[in-house]
Amino acid sequence: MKINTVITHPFKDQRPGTSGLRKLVTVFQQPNYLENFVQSIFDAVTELRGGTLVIGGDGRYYNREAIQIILRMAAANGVSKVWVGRGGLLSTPAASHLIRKHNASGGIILSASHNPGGPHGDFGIKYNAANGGPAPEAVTNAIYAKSLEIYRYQILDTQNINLDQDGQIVLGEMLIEVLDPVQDYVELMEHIFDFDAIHGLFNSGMFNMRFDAMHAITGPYAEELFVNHLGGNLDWLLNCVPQTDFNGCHPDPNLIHAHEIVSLTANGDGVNFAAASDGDGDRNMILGRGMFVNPSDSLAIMAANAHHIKGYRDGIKGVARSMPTSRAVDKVASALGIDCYETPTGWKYFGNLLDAGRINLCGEESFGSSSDHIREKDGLWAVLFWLNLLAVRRQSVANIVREHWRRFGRNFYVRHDYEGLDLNIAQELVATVRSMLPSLPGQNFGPYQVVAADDFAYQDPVDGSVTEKQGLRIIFADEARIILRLSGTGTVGATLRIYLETYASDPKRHAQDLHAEIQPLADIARHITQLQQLLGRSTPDIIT
Ligand code: G16
Repeated sequence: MKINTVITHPFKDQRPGTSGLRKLVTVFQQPNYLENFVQSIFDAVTELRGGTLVIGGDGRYYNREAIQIILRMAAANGVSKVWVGRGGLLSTPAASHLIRKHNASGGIILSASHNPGGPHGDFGIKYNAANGGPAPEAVTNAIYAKSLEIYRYQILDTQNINLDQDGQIVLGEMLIEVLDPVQDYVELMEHIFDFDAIHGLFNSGMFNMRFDAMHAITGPYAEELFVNHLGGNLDWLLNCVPQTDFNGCHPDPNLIHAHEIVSLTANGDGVNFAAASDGDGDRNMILGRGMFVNPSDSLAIMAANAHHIKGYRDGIKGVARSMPTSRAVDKVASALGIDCYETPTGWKYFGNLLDAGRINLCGEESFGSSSDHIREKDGLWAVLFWLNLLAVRRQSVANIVREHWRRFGRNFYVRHDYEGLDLNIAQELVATVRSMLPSLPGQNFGPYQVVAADDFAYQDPVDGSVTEKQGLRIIFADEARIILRLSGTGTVGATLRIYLETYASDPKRHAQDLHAEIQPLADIARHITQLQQLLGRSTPDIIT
């Protein structure tokens, strides 16, 4: 088959964000846009020539077309073998697992995660390294540099490939192996969790759950796990048929977008556990009857209970959280006498710590948690962790959470998002607050005294690399914090995230209203940022 060399010109906007390149579908559909980025990956990651690649996506609009282009370009760029999920589908955690299982050189994952899909929605592409995790910054910077100097790309001149049947296909000199996207992942979960115990819970007559796949990738995974392997009820699965546009919904498992299961657990009508995952299956939200488990608390509770789970029975060596994530897990680490690392936002920063065996569990406030079983966050893994825990402890979710607070104290924690902002104004706001940081320590805001203020920088303890400007931290006495940063995953304008946290060790305070506890800090943040004056906004768009 003939390899075509196509002349092209650089696009200036292909710098990967927090998690790969995310843009509107219409941007990716421009002639050469996807091709330029994919060629930049092959130009930057030279070991892909002669190597093995895993390719798959979350099934959103443009997934099918993009996979065809990428396969033809992989063949033209000398890749020797590709593993691809049937129909071009792979959840992000399943892709990470396959990269590791098949010792692939890397993977190309097509997803814009929790962002909306459809012809007017978002699309995304990211490169994962041989460890199965998002490429480190040195690699994403190299890809970006190649995208700025690109002048040609290479593509095999051939028809579309049938990806809807398992089996082998030869494309030029490249072998494509089309495989079931679900099976390997389910086997991995069976190694970690006690399926018999969860089966027992499901059949106890006392258990009634819902899982909301939000019309996205996890539907078939959830059916195989919860129904076929664990004996659960098909009625427990909501929105489990994947749609290219997520049925017009926003596949983001939070209190706003996963409201269906929020109301099912709020009313105490018999559903005692509910969970949701996002577009590509790496996020999770956990709910019990009358109890939303904040993702930061979820990570802390997992760390404190890991010894109950088969896969972590030998104990955990360390944990990590992203800087804006609440410090609930720090309390657990200190009680267990294990290390706790604070990294910048972005799963890629956990990779070295996991590879070096310094940590076994990690998580983020942005509804992500996972362990050393793969190098991505993993939504269904988190749901199974909670189910396994419920099966062992036979307590309600709410009781497990309250007991945890009694032992470790409660970190009241809320994130306020201001979306669709003018990028320049949002950047100016952050720059203004940054310039105020040196003068803040010692200042009092009502009962709160600032004890430290900085722009978070991280030195990776494994490779020594330094990452700067990762979020503004204003730290108060009594373990309260305000964090400010701009999101790196949006596709239009800017999103300002304000993270608010206070801590109460006294159990008498644990039942206080979360938002009332946080309000004084929200007022201080508004005062310091002058956001009403600068942005013309007084209330956040999303509160999680
Ligand atoms: C990605 C990253 C996460 C990050 C999240 C939010 O998640 O993998 O590490 O916490 O974005 O990032 P930001 O605050 O910059 O928007 P996902 O699920 O979108 O791939």
